[in-house]
Amino acid sequence: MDETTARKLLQVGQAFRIRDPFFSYEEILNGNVNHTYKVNYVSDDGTGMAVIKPYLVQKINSYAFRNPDQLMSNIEKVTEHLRKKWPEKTCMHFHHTDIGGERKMYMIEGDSFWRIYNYIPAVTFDKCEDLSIIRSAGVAFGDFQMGLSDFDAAQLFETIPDFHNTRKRYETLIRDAEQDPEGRLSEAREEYDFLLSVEDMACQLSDLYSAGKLGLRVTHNDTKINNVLFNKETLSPIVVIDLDTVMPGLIGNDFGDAIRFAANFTEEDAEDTTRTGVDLNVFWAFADGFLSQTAGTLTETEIDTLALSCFAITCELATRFLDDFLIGDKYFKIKRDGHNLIRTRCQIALAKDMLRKMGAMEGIVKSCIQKYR
Ligand code: GN1
Ligand code: MG
Repeated sequence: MDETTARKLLQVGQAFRIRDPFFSYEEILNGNVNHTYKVNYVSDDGTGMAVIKPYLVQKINSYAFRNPDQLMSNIEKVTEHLRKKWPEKTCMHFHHTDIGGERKMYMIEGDSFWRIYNYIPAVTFDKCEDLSIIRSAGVAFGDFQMGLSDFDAAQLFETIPDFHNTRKRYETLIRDAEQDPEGRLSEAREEYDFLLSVEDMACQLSDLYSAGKLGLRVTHNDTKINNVLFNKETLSPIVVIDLDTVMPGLIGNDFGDAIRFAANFTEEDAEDTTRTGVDLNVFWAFADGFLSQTAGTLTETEIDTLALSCFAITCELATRFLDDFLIGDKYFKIKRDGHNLIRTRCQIALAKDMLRKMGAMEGIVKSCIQKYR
């Protein structure tokens, strides 16, 4: 435990009116943008016995999220909507500060901001051999989607403008590659050329949206399966977390991003990409769960582009990783030099395998649609 971090977390806890003695913290390392800590306090169980009471404390990346008021307003509205709809289910619960009588769901400090929410005991999975868990993750994201189907999207701010606008992501990449501020483009020439060669296919969903052929829903937009908390004993889903990017979006983004992450044979930043590719069994299990909840509401164009959406979001993320590499690693946390280029390469290897398997992925989507309609 690092003393400076512990002191900082203690100070943040005090701002959120946690008065118990600080005990310990551990950093939770699976986010690529924000910093997350499980912070343990000593509390009284009501009989005089000491118990450990954990909280989740997050330092939000203000380079990515520029407006904390809007971000937290979205999350508050969305959690409130789901709480009303599913009163029996576990829900995320944020703590408030009380600074000079002003209650806020975040605390600004220098150029970053912090928030605290309830710790929900659970397990999460990055990868999982058990296909019933993958299917459950699909059910959870499908259910989340349906839970917000009657939420008024006009109430939401765009927390990151053009977050899944693949065309805009390409424009940014091309602009930054032309400027090449860190002189890194030569190292990434092959990757850059590949991404440009598939630009039109990768942007098909964005283009269909611009042409009015795909509609917006309220989507999660960051559907890594480790954003589903599971009950440790029963392994059933408890709640979907990480609501920072809940915004109007395309349903294919949620489906595609979940596949991109969960169905890859390797980690998303594998250096050795010889095994990188889509595990069609995982694809099937996730699709089956997701479509069991959503099939009835999908338009024909949404169905026809679900398999393609996996390729689109994978290329989009590759452009984001590559762009961040070119501008000097400003957005994503990196663990080593060249990490963003390694991530780019892995996403490209995955996208190439998706091209090979596109027919099979489309077939699986169709068979699930038939099953659930
Ligand atoms: C970021 O930090 P995390 O893991 O929740 C990113 C996603 C990417 C993902 C790739 C707000 O998510 O869009 O798909 O990394 N989130 C944001 O690992 O940019
Ligand atoms: Mg996230």
